[in-house]
Amino acid sequence: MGVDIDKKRVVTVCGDGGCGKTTLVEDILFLTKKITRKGSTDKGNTTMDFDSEEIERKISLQLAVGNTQWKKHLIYFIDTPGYHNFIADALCGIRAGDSVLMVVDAKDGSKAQTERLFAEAQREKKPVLFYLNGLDKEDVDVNAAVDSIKNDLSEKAFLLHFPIVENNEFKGYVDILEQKAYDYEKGEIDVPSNLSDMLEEKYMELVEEISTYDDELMEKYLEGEELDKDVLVKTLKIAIEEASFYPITIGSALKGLGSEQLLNSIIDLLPAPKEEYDKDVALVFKTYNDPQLGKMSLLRVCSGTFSSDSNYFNVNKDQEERLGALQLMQGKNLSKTEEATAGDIVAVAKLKVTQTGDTISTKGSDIVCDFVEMPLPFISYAVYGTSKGDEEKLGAAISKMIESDPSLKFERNDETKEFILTGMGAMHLEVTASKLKSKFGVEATLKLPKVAYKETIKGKTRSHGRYKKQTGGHGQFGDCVIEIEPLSRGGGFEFEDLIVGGAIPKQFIPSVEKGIKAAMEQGVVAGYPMIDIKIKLVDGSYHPVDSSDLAFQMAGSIAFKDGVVKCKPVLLEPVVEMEVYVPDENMGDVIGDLNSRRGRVLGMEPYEDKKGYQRIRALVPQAEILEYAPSLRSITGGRAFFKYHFSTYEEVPQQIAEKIIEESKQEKEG
Ligand SMILES: Nc1nc2c(ncn2[C@@H]2O[C@H](COP(=O)(O)OP(=O)(O)OP(=O)(O)O)[C@@H](O)[C@H]2O)c(=O)[nH]1
Ligand SMILES: [Mg+2]
Repeated sequence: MGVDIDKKRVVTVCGDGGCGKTTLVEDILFLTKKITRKGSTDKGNTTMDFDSEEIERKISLQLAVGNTQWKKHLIYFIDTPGYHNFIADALCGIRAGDSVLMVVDAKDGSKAQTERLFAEAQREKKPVLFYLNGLDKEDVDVNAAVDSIKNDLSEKAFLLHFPIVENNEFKGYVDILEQKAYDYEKGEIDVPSNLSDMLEEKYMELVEEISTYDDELMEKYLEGEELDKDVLVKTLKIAIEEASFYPITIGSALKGLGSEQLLNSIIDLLPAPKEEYDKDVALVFKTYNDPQLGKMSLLRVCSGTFSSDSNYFNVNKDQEERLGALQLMQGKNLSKTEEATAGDIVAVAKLKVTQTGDTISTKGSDIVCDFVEMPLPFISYAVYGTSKGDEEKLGAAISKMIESDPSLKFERNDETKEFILTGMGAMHLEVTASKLKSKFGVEATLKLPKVAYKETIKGKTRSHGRYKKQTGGHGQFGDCVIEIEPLSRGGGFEFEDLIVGGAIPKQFIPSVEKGIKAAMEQGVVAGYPMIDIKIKLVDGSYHPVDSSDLAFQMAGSIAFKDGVVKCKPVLLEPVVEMEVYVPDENMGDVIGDLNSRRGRVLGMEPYEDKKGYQRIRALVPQAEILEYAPSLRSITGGRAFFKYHFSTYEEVPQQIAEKIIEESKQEKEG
């Protein structure tokens, strides 16, 4: 695109839900004359929130890319969703960008989601520039916001500008390094006298910090010499690139104040892309796939040059992939470009084998770019088509949606025979269902998934089953004696043949077993499959003509059904082992909540990966955690997270079993 690599910037805009990211990108596109009218997310006419569901909900649901020029630089913005339900695209965006612009609502300060995103940026070793937004709001306390960033995220975060507020109105800013004041309308002004002490203090603090990154600067600083702003900025830039220093700027995206200074900070302080490899390499970090856009893959070029209408190679899939027209994206608007080089982001339509996360290169290349590990999904619902036709279209539509949203999972549960949709939160799945309807015309209902209850026995018995039909022509005769006894948990099913002397002919022994297994599938307590049972086949008799496979299946089934009711049958429920990661101060509440869910805490210990967090391990019945995610969020303000895996089956307590039995009765009758 004719821009030198060192004059490019790829900036991922992140931050908590509703902090003003999309508004900020819109303001920048307007300021730099990429668009002629500044839209707003409230009116649903911004460049970045172009999807119909985003317009309706007034929030970003997926990442979107824009680009602009500023002082001969080409800047790409990746606007990402803030709400935790849609974090997948924020993670993909962080991976694809060279730095993170972390927007923080100055009124709120850092929040749980800011913490999460900042941790991701650190993990990816991306420099972070903070932008305190909403300075136009009444009674904003910038120092409090900065303190929250320092306390929650990093002590190495420092203001570069602080606001000039007159009569509760945000008028301008003081540039701390320059030690100069500016009015957004009038330009440079004298530093207001009431702010000069503050400037002095913040200047010292900032310069002292910057000096720690450069010996020469430190010496000059200690000797009290005047320090050149350019030298300070140069040093600062290195510290920022190493992600050991985090600058903070300020503004109001809504009022269009501060965007110019932000753009200057982006080109002065954030790093340019680097040629990462000696081959043509691009990372596919996003796929749109809906009827509106068709399939559209977004490529971040990591190195080399990509040309339109040329053959390339998908390294992950080990297959050729032809790229058609390369296009620049401004939200949903496309414009063709012949070439893309390192640092560019281009969209390509209708790729055949390529999915999000794949690396595109030239044939023979074995470079695979790392991609984001998707966050742990939180919540599952069963999906039902509203009508028969919908049921059939459901699978196809959902797999298209998964292409554009890798945090979504869809699978059939063999036990409950339900189709299960798993995602990041209830809202994520509701939006998915809504998109199914608005984009794919498939109406789906979400329900809490069924729990795969089982049944077993606690006692043993001996039982006789005889199937005899000897009227009319060819008769039926099967006869067996079995012993039924419980196995320990996880024992499954055992069948022991103890027939001696041919009481039942060899070929009919599997028939007895088959009949018993079929009977076990429909348990006797509430109709759930039975497990952990041992059968001994001890005796039987046969008829030389009338005995058959079917007759012995029947005999086995009768023997089992008659006997099992005498073996103290009980209901079992799946129990999961959970790991819940909780801030220290929420420990008590979270454990209390787990107890109220019939959970048993196995242990707790400090969590080594996250300061101030504990890891709780607990066994909890699955039925009690179907809606755990939202409840844990509300207890911990969104700071905790959890994972779980199936552990074992355990007997359901009597009172609860009665309810389940009643429900299963009603379902059968209904
Ligand atoms: N007063 C004020 N309101 C703002 C400012 N920036 C954004 N808003 C408002 O905040 C709301 C959310 O703005 P968005 O730009 O959609 O926020 P976002 O960060 O993109 O939200 P998500 O993408 O959904 O996380 C809208 O009503 C904006 O008008 C600001 O600087 N000042
Ligand atoms: Mg947004």
